[in-house]
Amino acid sequence: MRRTLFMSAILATALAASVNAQSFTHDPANIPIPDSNPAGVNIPFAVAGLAGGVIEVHVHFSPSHTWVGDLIMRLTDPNGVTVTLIDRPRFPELTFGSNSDFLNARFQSTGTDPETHGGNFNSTGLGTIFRAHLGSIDDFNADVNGNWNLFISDNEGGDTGSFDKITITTPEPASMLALGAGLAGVALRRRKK
Ligand SMILES: [Ca+2]
Ligand SMILES: [Ca+2]
Ligand SMILES: [Ca+2]
Repeated sequence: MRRTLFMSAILATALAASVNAQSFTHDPANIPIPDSNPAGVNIPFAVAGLAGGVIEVHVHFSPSHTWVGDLIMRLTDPNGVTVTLIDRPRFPELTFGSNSDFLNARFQSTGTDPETHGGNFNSTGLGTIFRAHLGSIDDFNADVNGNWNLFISDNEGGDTGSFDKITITTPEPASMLALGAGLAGVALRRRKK
């Protein structure tokens, strides 16, 4: 019994480590987005230590931007693939686009199109999961390690916000999954004795 618990603890540790190893966060001092300036700001960052395709991109603002319909965000990977995460949600459907706040958004391969989203952009907890508006995060399917660029622009005057951080997540490495399965098998065999 004691051994089973020990092996289970190792398994849990291995799985937790693999999850941690597969996220990369770029968290600089917060960057104000220039108001009403289509030239925007480029936020370059270098990813290391990841493997496989991207399963989630998570963008945070702090404090929130108070009018998401002002914002365009494009993410470019080390291979030069550019995906448009949002492009002034609900503009030009509404004259100034969606007046909702942008707090943070988790982009996955499937989810709500930002263009049609009515409420605040908040993916915390059970909050809304988005897909990219143009292209898909599945397009980031080659080696993800290297130099990325997040472009953000604010295209109308008045409301403003600051970029906080971005997290790129890839699947658990196959080797870690195999190790986890192997340890689970050991724990099960021990339990039967
Ligand atoms: Ca739009
Ligand atoms: Ca603005
Ligand atoms: Ca930050």
